[in-house]
Amino acid sequence: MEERINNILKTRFGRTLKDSTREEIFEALMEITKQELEGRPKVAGDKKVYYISAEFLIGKLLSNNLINLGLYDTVNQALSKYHLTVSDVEDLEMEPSLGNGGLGRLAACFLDSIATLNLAGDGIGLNYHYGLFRQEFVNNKQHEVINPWIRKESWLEKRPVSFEVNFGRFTLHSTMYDIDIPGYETGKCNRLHLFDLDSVDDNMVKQGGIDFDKDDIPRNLTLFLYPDDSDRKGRILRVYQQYFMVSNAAQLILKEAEERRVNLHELDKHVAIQINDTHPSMVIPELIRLLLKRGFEMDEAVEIVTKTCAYTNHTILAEALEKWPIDYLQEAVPQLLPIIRELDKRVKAKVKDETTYIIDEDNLVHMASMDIHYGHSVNGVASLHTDILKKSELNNFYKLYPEKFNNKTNGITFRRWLIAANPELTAYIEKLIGSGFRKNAMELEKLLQFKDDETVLREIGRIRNHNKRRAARYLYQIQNIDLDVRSIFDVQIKRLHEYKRQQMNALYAIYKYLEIKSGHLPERPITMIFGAKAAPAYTIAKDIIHLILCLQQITASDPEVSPYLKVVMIENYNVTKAEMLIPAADISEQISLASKEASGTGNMKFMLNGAVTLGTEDGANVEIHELVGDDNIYIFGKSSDYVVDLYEKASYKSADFYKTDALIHKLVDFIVSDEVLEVGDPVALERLHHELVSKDWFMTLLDLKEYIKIKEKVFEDYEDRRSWYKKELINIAKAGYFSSDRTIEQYNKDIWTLS
Ligand code: GPV
Repeated sequence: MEERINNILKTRFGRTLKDSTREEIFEALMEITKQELEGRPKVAGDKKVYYISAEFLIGKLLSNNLINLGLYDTVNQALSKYHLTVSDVEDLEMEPSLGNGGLGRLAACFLDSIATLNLAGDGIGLNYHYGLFRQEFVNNKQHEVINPWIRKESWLEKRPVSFEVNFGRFTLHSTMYDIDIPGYETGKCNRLHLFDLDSVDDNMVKQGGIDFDKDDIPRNLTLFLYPDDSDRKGRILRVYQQYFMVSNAAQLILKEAEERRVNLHELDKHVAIQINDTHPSMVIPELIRLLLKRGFEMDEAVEIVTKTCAYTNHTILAEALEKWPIDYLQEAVPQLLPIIRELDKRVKAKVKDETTYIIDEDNLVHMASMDIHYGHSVNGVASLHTDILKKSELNNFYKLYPEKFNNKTNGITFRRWLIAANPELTAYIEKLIGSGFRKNAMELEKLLQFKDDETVLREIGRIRNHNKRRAARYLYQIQNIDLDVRSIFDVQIKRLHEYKRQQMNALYAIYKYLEIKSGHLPERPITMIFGAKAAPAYTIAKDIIHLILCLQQITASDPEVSPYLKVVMIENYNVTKAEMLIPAADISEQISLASKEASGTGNMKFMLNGAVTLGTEDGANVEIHELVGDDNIYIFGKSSDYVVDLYEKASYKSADFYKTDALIHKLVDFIVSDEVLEVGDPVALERLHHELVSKDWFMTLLDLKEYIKIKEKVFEDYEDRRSWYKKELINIAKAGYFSSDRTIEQYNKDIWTLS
């Protein structure tokens, strides 16, 4: 390997490992990895799945590709002579900005598992040039700037594949880029296909910001993921993007089927399409349209497409279920309208329940309705979530099609979230139980035999401290943050949303601050770590970030407080930062309002790395709780049934909590106290205060007291180090269920049926 690296360095730069820069070594390693990838055959099979998704949050690829290719240790060995590791070199890789949160990361984990299970399956999405914005903090506020992640050296390979996409007013020609997805030690690859347009102009974005001319579709189409949709133009641009994605997908799928000599009348026997949330829903009418063009009768086209397509739902939040005004579709994708109208007509002829119509009386097209009527499977992403879909959100559909509904509890790839992110823990697990867990995650349960073994528990503690130091070094380097590695790391990293209740955690920070000010010092210093981006137009979410940043400043600059409490907000939270923070965390904050978090996947990553969950009975927390038992998780808050009932009766009044409870009153008012106003923006802080007192749609104040109480208990229990490490070990041992290999096996068995 050393020779191979040197050969490339010599040809490219006239140097060897001894005197090369890290950039040069990075390029050489990329070249070797690409050569290896190219040499691997594609997974072949009689049936193939296409996972269509607006997001693929794949993270940096060098380590993961080397791991899956079986070259990671060899390369590390070659580099070690020069005091380098793969991860040092990987620092130079740009993280692709092709996703937003859990949904996009799930898609990336799924691609890894599909390839690892040797299933023929490709991802299809868009090659956003700037992707999601990069977050910067200025004056304690989030600012959005462009995130140009594509460099000359990248994993993208341009392919000689192009499709014509017709938008009614004009026609565009796509370009396809591929990223190879190797299976873990399978010797084969699948691919992620990302469609793009040569005419897109990166320079049309105004310097420094994220603004651009929303009308000029040929030049702006693939610039951004989720362009600002606060105006009509922005929303129509999203329709253009979605159709561009699915038209390319449908054309590619039919082209590959025809190349494989598939009889299109039996398409469903050879192709499965998974629609990841509603962004790709237009693939249904588009495929029907293309089959009609090939001479199919409407009845048959509809039947085949229905048998081919399956839909995954990722939320019960009504505002997140896409509904497009018919005139948007008329403007952007007129050729789909007759088909969507026909699909709607057939529904209306069949059912009399107007809550399941595709086009409603306001002329809105309900994308999820189209998926459910004209797909053969609807799945939720955790067992509680699927139950809620059946019982309430999609109950009317469930009554129509009980056989279509099924649950697929999310999972994560252990290759990235254990083997790559936590090499020390991985090596130690291997020493204890062998390497079988790499292929069969359930083997982690073998760790249970060590749950009372002093030496093992101590080693788990040592590894945690090592990872804390590593995270501290990294954060110091990138953001000048100084972490106290002897403190408790209490971590909440996820998108900023009121339902996830970062504001409740911030109110805890206020509680602890006031306690310390009044002389009640914690046994051990606490580091509260936050990481979150807020959607650019989501005002209250940005106000919550503002509050956290103000608290960061206040606690840091108060010498009475700073030795005991540190509030840290990580800038531009992303996959790379998650990989650094999760192995260092003691406590995993999963405190969403019960019923609102469909699943969560961060919760699984923390568990796998031994952090103990502090959470509500929501999403996959419920399943984590069942697996680890009451002693190894901290559960609090009102139940999902209770919350659903409050919504139904509209009986939650945050003002009642605020007025009648002195502690709640004091904590909430601190948001607009002199201390905070001195460092913050009164408009934002008063807006947030007012929101909490007069609305609080996601019921922060409902669970606040219980949250404070249980968090105090967590910190107390943490001091019994031996029993804490035992909790950690049990969490790791029980995490096998959350391998995305298990999830994908279930998708395949119940939905895709590839052999
Ligand atoms: I809808 N999710 C997301 O990241 N973006 C979205 O637009 C929608 C859902 C998330 C859910 O919030 C998580 O609970 C879930 O774990 C994840 O999707 C993957 O299923």
